[in-house]
Amino acid sequence: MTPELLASLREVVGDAGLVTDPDQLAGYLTDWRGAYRGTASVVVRPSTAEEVAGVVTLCRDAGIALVPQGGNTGLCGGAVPDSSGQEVVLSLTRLRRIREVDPVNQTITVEAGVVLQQVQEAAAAVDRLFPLSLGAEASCTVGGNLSTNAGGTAVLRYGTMRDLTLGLEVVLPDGRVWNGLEKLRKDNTGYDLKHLFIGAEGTLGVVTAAVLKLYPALHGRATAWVALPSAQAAVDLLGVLRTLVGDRVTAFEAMSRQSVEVVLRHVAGARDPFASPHPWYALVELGDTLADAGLDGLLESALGEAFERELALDAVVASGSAQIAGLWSLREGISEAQNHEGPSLKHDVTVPVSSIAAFVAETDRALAAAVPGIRLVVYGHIGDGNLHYNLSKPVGADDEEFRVRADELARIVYDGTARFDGSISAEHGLGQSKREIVADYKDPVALQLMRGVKELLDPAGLMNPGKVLPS
Ligand code: FAD
Ligand code: 2HG
Ligand code: ZN
Repeated sequence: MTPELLASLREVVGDAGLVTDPDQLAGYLTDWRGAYRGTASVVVRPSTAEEVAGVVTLCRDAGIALVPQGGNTGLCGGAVPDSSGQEVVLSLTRLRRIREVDPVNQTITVEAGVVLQQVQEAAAAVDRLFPLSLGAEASCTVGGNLSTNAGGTAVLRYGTMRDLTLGLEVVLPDGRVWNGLEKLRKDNTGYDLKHLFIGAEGTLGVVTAAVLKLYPALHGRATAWVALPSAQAAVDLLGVLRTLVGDRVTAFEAMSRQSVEVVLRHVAGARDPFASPHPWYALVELGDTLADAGLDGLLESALGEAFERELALDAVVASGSAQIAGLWSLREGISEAQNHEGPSLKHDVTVPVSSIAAFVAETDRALAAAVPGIRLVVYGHIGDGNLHYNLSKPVGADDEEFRVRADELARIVYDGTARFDGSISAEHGLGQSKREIVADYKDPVALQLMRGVKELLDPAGLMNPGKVLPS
């Protein structure tokens, strides 16, 4: 970067908005797991949408590529710059104002750098719920949630970030600001442009603010940990619950035994609720606006039916918030705990819920044949058909010998996903990790249209290059 451009950027964002010290830069140049590393000599940290527009305009004129970054918790390397040292990281974490909370319209208007947990807390303060919930919620940002179309544990009832968004404010690659901050649930005046930017992973523009939907707060909660004989039983249990308690099912997470084992081994204080191991588990949660909705009773009678139909092998209904937190930590701890077992080969996939069991049986078999002793850390939001089909090396195996087989094992998982009409990315995006392989699994016409949109909005290719679109 030239000293002139650096001086111009400083004029726009001030000293507090520029990071050039190598020690301070380091955290912006690698992802949460240390799986992706890049280089950059400058991180720019604007604090308003106008400053973002100023930075984008200066970099466009200089032909410098920008890599938008929020909380840097993404799992596909989308927020990490390349190794050229020429890209500038554009951190949005100083855009942190909650602009408006409107409990009557059930909306909240927030800037891109607001942390997800702060949105949840602002909603709770007016007796409303912002339902998006995920393990990284204490550090991921609204801008990152929008740009990855984040999912998490409440999608089966409330939908993904896309479903929770009414309006956006976006700085376009040419520096113009699109004010699409609508608070409307109905507006049929042509193309719904916000959907282009949701899930675009920063390749079409920089999200600076959003209007998000709120829901009535939930005051009743019942949580159970259920041991299951198979993935099929998990799907069948979900069916029983939906029939008996309908939309009160707010979470339905399923985990293979090997997923739970990594948590028991690596998370301090983690405890198996049952005396003996079982093949699969489900974490089930019901919610209701009424505190006295009798959810424990409803959950117990649904579980009674599950036992009668031999879907459940054992179950514990949590009593009190400490036990609820303990059960959730068994589930939320998997991602971090697996990092202690050597390379974690991640496959965030989705198939129709009705195909989950057959997909798991077929894929488990093929993986075990390819690598005897492979550990199948398979878990996820199966109410949405979304599994994290993550793999760890056999106990005692060499890290590198396992890592070099990553592409071959990914093919096994993705070919299976394709056979069951699924997708190779459910909720984490493509980033840099899946940008090439997506060409083998996505409709070619869809990819042509995506390239056309990119060309229209970002003809110079300066917005997060090397991400999402195949080269
Ligand atoms: P970043 O990682 O900073 O960026 C992600 C992408 O968005 C990048 O491509 C970046 O360029 C782009 N971007 C960021 N901000 C902007 C902006 N303002 N404008 C334009 N582009 C932008 N994800 C789920 O969906 N469900 C889960 O259950 C889930 N659980 C997780 C659990 C753990 C422990 C961890 C570490 C991650 C988990 N994630 C999950 C992944 C991650 O938290 C989400 O992808 C999250 O939405 C990323 O937000 P972020 O602010 O960290 O974005
Ligand atoms: C989860 O559901 C996250 O825990 C992370 O989406 C999954 O680390 C992963 O693969
Ligand atoms: Zn997930």
